Amino acid sequence: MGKAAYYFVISILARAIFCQESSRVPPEGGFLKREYSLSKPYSGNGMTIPFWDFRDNAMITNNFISLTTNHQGQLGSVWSKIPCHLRDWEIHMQFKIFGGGRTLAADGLAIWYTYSRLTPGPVFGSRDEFEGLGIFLDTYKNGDQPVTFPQISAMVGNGSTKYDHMSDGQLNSIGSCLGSFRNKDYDTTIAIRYVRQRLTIKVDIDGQDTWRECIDVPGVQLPTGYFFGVSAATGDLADNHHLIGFKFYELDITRTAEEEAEDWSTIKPGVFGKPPIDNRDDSGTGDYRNTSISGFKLFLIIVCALLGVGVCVVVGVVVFQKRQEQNRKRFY
Ligand SMILES: [Ca+2]
Repeated sequence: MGKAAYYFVISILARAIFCQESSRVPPEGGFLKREYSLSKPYSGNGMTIPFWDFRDNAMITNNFISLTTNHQGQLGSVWSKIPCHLRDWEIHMQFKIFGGGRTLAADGLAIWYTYSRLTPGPVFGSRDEFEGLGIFLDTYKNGDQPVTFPQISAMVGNGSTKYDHMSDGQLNSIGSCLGSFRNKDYDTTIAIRYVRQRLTIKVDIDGQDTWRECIDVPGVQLPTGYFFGVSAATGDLADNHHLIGFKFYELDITRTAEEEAEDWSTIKPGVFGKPPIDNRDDSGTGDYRNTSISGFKLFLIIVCALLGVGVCVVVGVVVFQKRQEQNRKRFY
């Protein structure tokens, strides 16, 4: 068996054992909605994209949307034209952030689901005091936390809370993790899943084609009727921020008639209930803290462990019996 085939088999086995999904397949029960998606090839004339607007330094090329180039003081954004009235969804966004600086780069990229759209500002190229969800791929550490950036964090704004640059958003963060996603020569992807008010963010940034959990927060209230956007900015330091693809999937979730009747267009954005699971490892290694093993994963791990113990016991008994037999044969 060739080396490639060997790794392929191992990766399939690992995925089966740990129940990992490939980051290249659509989510289960997901239906791609073109009006909220962006995929290459983009318009040849570089002037329009169906269902989306763009502004400032954003540029459309055949294979990607450049939000900023590797120059100081830039900002750019793309925004969906149609408000989203779906309650459960998952987004797979492929991006590329790269530049000359090995570690010194700025500022980063943000993914939005907000009430207002197309308003430039100081939060990764978009407005502050936003109403809705912001997810930040922050490449420059403004604060003095003893960790290695980049950082991925999320915030739900109510229209008056400010994004706190000085602590890299920690003040109002609902969860964060660290992950090295700059200057990669393979695809880097982030998944944002919003189901039954649970927000889960996963990343595939190691070229492994599998998701790694970053943020998992229940009780996140986001009204329907908001807009999706992606923005980026550079400061005194710069970076190229490219958006390669934005795939939006509507998720088919069964609800009771009572749940169906609820009006989600009028609720206020906010987070309620249990505190979020924070996957940021503060040891400074830039790694993940794997605290969020789901119940099903734990079950699989226990089953695997029990199977392993069972196999050891059986092998042990067989070996023991064989030895006993040999001993008996020696005595008679
Ligand atoms: Ca920052």
